[in-house]
Amino acid sequence: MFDYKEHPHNRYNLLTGDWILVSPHRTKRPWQGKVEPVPPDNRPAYDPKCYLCPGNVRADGDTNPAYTDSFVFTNDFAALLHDTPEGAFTAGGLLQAKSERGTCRVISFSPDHSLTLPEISMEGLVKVVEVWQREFAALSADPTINHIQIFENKGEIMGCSNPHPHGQIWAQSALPLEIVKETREQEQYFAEHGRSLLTDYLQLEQNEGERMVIGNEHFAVVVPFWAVWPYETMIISKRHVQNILQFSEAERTAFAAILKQLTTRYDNLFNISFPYSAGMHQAPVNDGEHPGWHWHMHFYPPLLRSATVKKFMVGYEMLASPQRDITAEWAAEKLRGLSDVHYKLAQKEAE
Ligand code: H2U
Ligand code: ZN
Repeated sequence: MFDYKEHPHNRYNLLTGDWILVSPHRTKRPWQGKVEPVPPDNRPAYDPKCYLCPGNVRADGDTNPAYTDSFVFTNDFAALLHDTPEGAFTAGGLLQAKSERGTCRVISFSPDHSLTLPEISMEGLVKVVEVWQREFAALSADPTINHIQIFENKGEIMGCSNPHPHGQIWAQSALPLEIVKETREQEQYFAEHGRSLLTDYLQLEQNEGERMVIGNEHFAVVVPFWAVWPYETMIISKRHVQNILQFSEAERTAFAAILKQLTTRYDNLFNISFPYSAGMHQAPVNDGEHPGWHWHMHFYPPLLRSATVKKFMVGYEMLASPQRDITAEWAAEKLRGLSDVHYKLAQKEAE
C-alpha cells in the first residue's frame, strides 16, 4: 500500500504545474558534507561603512538622508533600466532576444543597522508594509511596467550583500517565468471554478491541518504540499485580493503581525538569524483583468538540518527535478512547535 509519508513519490505544484520528487525514507542518511560557518550576529545600531545606514555615502556618491523610518532609492547597480531602447534581435529563426525595460529599488527597512525583520517593532513593520504599498502604487502608475517583484534576500548564504535590514523591488515590462506559470494555473482554475485556486487550497489545508504553521484573522502560513526547500512556507491572504494595495488597514496590520511571527519562528528554529529569499507574488499590472490572481508570499530558506547544514540544489535537481527528503508535514510540525518569542529576547529575559 502506497504511503506518501514513507515511499518515494512526486508531488504536484498547484501554482506552477511543476512536479517535485519527495524521498521521505532518505532522511536517515548520515551527513559528512559541507558545514557552513555561522556568521557573527552582534552588529552596532550604526555602521559608518554601511551603504544603507542614515547619513552614509552610497556607491554612486549620493548621501543617504538622516531617515527615521524606512528609506527607498533606485539601485545604483540596477539590473533593469528605464531608458532601454525598444527592440529585438533574431538570428536564423533560432536565436531570440527582446529588449527589457524597468527599474530596481532598494528599501532599507529601518535606520537601525543591528535589526532584522523579526526584531523590528510592530509599528516599524506596519510602516514597512506601507512603503511596499506606496512603491507598488508608484511603480504601477508607469504603463510600461507589467510586473512588480517585491522581495528580500537575507543572509550571506543567500548572497545578501549587507546585513542592514533591507529588501528590493524589481519592476519590469515582461512577466517573469514564475509569474507566467502562476498566472496560467490560477486563471485556469478561476475560469473553471469561479473561486481562486488559493482560496480552495487554503480551505483544504485548514481542513487537513498538518501543513498549517500559524495564522491570524487575515493571513495563514502553510508549508505548501509541494514545498521544495526544507522549511519553505507561504503566507496566503484569507481574502482573495490581487495585490497589496487592496489590503484593508486591518489586513495591513495583520500582515505585519504574521511577518513578525513567522520570521521570529524561523530565527528560533536554529537560534540564528535565519537566512532566506522571500517575496510576494501579485497579479500583473497594466495588463488587463486577472481575476484569478490571489496575493501570496513565498519564503525559500536554504538551511536543512542545523544552522550550518544547507540544502544543495545540485546534481539531479539541476539536471532533472527538485527533490526533498524531509516531508512538508514534518517541517510544518517542527515550525508549529516553536515559540513566538524571539530567542534573543528570551535569552535577555533569562539573564
Ligand atoms: P542585496 O543585498 O539583496 O544584494 O541588495 C542590495 C542591493 O543594493 C544590490 O542590488 C545595491 C546593490 O546593487 N547597492 C546600491 O544600490 N548602492 C550601493 O551603494 C551598494 C549596493
Ligand atoms: Zn547599516
